[in-house]
Amino acid sequence: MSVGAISTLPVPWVFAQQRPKFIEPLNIDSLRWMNADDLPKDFTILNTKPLCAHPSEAMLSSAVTPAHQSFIRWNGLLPHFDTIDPASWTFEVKGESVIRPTIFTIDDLKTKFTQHTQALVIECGGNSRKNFYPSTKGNQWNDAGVYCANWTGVLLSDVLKYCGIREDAVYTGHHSPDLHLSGRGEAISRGVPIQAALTENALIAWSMNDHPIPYMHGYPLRIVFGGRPGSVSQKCASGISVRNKIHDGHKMAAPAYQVPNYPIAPGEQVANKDFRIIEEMIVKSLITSPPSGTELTLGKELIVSGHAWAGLRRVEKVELSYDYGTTWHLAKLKAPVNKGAWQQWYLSLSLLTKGYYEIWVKATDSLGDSQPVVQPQWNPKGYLFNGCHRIAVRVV
Ligand SMILES: Nc1nc2c(c(=O)[nH]1)N[C@H]1C(S)=C(S)[C@@H](COP(=O)(O)O)O[C@H]1N2
Ligand SMILES: [Mo]
Repeated sequence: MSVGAISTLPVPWVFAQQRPKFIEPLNIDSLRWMNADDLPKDFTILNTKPLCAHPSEAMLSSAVTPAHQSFIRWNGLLPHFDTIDPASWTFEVKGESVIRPTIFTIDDLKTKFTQHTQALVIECGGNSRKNFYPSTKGNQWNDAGVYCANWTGVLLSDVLKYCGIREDAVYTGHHSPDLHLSGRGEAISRGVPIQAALTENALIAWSMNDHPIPYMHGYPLRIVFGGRPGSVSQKCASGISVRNKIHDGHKMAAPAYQVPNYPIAPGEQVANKDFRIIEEMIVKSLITSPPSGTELTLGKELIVSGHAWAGLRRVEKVELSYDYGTTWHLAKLKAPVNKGAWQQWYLSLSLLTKGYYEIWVKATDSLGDSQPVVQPQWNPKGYLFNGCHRIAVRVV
């Protein structure tokens, strides 16, 4: 719920603590988050250097995730938010394989190109890492390292075509001013195959859910890719390189954001040369209601709901089980609002006896790929966990 237009200037909201509980914090509140102390109280902070924090799964119940309920992931030092001026911010298209290197202001982007709004899922490659067994190093994300917001901007492809792409273009490289924890070099600079950058599912966005993008999510400009690991959606984006080889920016080399290119046993080690880059995210689903641990009265129907998404594919089917996968029940599933958006589903269940139940959810995508009930292919860095999400409820 929004309570009307308030200036979107990045200033503290003085009365934030006194607001009645039923009024959700406004976007202005999240725009000012500048460090760990400012995060919403119901976030779990996994790490402060770099800053990584997530909400609970149940906080992700809306189809469009509010900024203040979206996980936050930084790889290095935070940008100097207080010095960012959107009027003078520039976005540079450069690299070996661009024909006309160009520097755009945000205003240039807004006026030269058609504006688009798309609902796109951002999911960290390491979302759900806590579920892997044996456990792997890295932030122990719960299952809420994902969100779907409305991003407004211009198509990355329109901008790249305007600048001209040479025939030898292979990859993009994404840039922003935030530094590595050591204070030297980029915190992260990843990219995508050039064909991916030329699709309709990549934006250079200045707005998240009809407000300026909050600092924590990439103010004032962000590259946003639907369906791909969150790491390619560069926050505070200052430019893009069109490369004539696979981009060699920080965190492009194995094993970062890569998985083994052949099946391995859980816990097995793999040489860096045997990894491949994660290009797309895979089919997955999440129960956002009821929260795990809910008690309900016998005889009351239980409405279970959540989201499902499948990289750049479409989710065709969502099923639930409350008997450990013995039987599965088809949920009602909505179409995505656009490619790269997550899809809502729900199902009403009647649990006929008292006791403890686990509810499992499983999605299947347009190519027939589904989710494992236990765990997917284990990998040394704990990426791409898409085992069935499960919650527990008790009927009393
Ligand atoms: N500038 C910048 N952009 C970044 C990162 C970063 O560290 N710096 N982290 C990336 C990673 S790994 C993820 S998962 C997403 C997280 O986006 P969010 O913080 O909006 O959830 O941002 C990506 N973009
Ligand atoms: Mo990530």
